Amino acid sequence: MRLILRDATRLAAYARKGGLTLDEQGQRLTLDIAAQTVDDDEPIQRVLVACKAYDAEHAVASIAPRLRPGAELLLLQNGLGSQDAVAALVPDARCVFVSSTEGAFRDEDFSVVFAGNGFNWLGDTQNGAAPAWLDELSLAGIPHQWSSDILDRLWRKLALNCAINPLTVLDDCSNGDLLQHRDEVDALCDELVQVLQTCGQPEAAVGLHAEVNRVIQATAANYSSMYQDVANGRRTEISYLLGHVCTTARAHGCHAPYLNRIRGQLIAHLQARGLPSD
Ligand code: KPL
Repeated sequence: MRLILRDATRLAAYARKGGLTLDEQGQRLTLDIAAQTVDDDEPIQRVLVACKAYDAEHAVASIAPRLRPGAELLLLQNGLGSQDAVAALVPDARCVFVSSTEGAFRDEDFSVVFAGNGFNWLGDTQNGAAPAWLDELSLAGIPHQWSSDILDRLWRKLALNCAINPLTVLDDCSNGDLLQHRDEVDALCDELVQVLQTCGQPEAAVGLHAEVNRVIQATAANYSSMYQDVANGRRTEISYLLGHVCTTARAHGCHAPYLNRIRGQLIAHLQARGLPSD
């Protein structure tokens, strides 16, 4: 196993840290995983692409010449759009899309805190068979399932994020506070259902309102990932969330005025704070 880092500066920072620290239920463990930069020439058979959606295409382009024939890429990005961009870039590779509900955050450089058990669905868009290495995930205790409908799952998660995250930013509130903004949430869900049905993802629309409410209640005390990005002055993944929904709706001739209005308000909100709006 190798950790592939952006450049020599990051490699030096990693060496200074002495490895990657994982914090699970207060137990901290530092793993001295061998590391290299994207410029290394070691051939790659399988790679887990764990960067933000807006970095995925560039990251994969920088290692594309190193991919062996039939190489496999596991794409862990939020939202949709980046996976297709990556797949188009490396047509000879097998791209496995991953949808994860596991929770984690970085407390310091090269240190990750495991914040909540979840589940991982993996699948590809060519109806391919489950790869043999899936058993290794079981051995590592990573809960997972090979999914024949990974796009449905990614669309569903995308819809949940679009119904919750932008409103928490615009209304400056926790997920639970959205119970005070039920009309806005319901209006977004109505349009999301319409978009999903029009753009060939009807399965992802089934029972969306109820699930959004369930997630709001189950995560009431939490602040959404987009809220936290904005609060910490970080770039958001708006283009791969609300942006992707609005672009797909337009491409299918689906009128989505409220989603587009919220998107416009979010872009203005980000710009007012000097954050990238793409
Ligand atoms: O995934 C989430 C996020 O914050 O990104 C939830 C909790 C589902 C809210 O959309």
